[in-house]
Amino acid sequence: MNVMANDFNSLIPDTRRFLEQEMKHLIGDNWVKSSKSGSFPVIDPSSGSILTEIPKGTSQDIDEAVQVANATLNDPLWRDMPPASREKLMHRFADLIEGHAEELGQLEALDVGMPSVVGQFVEVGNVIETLRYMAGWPTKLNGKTMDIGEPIPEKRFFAYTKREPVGVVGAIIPWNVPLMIAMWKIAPTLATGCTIVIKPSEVTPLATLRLAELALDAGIPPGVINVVNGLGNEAGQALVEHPLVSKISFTGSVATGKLINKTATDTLKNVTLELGGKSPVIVLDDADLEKASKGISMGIFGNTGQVCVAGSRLYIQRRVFDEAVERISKEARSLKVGPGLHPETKIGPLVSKDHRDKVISYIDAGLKSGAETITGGSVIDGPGYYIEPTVLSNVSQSSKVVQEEIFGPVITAIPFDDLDEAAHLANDTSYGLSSYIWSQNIQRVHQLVPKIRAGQVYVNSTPFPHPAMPMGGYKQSGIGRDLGEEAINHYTEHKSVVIGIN
Ligand code: TXE
Repeated sequence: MNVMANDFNSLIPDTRRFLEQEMKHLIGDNWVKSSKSGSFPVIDPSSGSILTEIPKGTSQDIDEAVQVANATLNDPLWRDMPPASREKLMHRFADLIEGHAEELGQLEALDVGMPSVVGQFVEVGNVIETLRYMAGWPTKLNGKTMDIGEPIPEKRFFAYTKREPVGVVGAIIPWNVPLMIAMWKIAPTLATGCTIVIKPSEVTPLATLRLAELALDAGIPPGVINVVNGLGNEAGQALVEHPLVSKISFTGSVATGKLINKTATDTLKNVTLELGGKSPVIVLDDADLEKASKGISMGIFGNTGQVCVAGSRLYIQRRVFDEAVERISKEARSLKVGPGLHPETKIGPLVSKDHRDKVISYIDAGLKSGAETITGGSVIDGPGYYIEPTVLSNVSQSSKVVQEEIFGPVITAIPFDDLDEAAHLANDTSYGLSSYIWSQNIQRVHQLVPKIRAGQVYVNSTPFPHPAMPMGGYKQSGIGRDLGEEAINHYTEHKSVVIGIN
């Protein structure tokens, strides 16, 4: 099998214009070069060719951006903007993104490798929904009044709480769905009156830079959203260390999340971490196997498995094990692998050569430990970083391929006999992000749900993030939540005010 590279003739003029310009950092309303020379290439994973160069941000660039973000917090234009005006501004930003959805989808296709229609309708769709959902919050950030009685004899008080922005947010973004995750940090920032400095992934920074341009065009005051490109251990580290940053919102690997958490302790930052998963998919013997196999297939192979909530560990009740494995494998074989810009592509390349090599090394480790390949398992010839959607059976629960996040189109299948065993196997990794149950028996579903230690449980569904639903993990999948009211809580401080009135 051989797969081609992206055809640039299908790019719309807006995408071309963006790619042709010099990439910079956004600090305030200035697009600036780095304080020191140095850049890194952005690679098209369908071919390995260089799309553009990105300036390598330094700790000095981060400092400048944080100083501007901090000053903007106290700029009356932003600080005193009425909540309804903030909402209106957020809707205007969402409208503008909607008008540029195709361009943003193409940028994600070029940069990440995902099918451009997925970028345009699924990812950018979620970006818009998240912004519109969060735009409902500014007018509802209320405190409470409390009757605190007479805590001091004969002295009366009026007591209330108020919600205030947490301050400057440092957002560190991964490469797998960069635009969506950037918006998960930007939207609550705007809703709560915070300001933000974003450090995009050095692997896939393009769409976030375009988003920042659109934010200025929408009228978001300069200095509210700032973007400094760069490497994790340089720009990222400087952002986490900066004393004027009050909160770090990070999505990425467990190892980096732990490091960030340690570093952030020095300045006692509010930290939220979303650190990926190894999410179990439990198929009970009463499941609708046709629907389940389609849903499970999309849940692991969508975005080439580079999804934190990908259902990557399949546990199938023994009576239907062979049939379910065969159906899912058939789905895997039917998926058209190709470059993101090709209209028929369902599965794009992996994001980089290094990442493809890592995914292949996991498959090799699985095979060495006795796994059997039901389908896939090989690199696809071609200029890009393609790999076949892969189903492995005969794997042991303790093997690397079952315990560690592969972040590729690889699913393992293990049989089980009863619900307790299914719950035990599902919980038996260090992760606890998402989980899936396929069953038509509501009683069995309700018996299982409380036993699963994970931040999300989807029943008879593929994963989809909804802006109203908190998103985050148990155990080593992280701390805190993106999205929903929970995110609003993480981006606000509660101030208690007590006024003596006699
Ligand atoms: O992640 P990193 P990588 C998992 C997935 C993947 C693995 C490694 O399994 O294969 O992580 O990916 C920035 N201080 N996930 O190496 O290193 C970095 O620049 C501050 C799951 O890309 O965590 C980038 O912007 N920042 C995941 C971001 O952290 C630092 C999504 C993520 O990079 C830093 C992505 C430092 N010291 C990968 N070091 C998910 N939860 O969805 C790096 N960074």
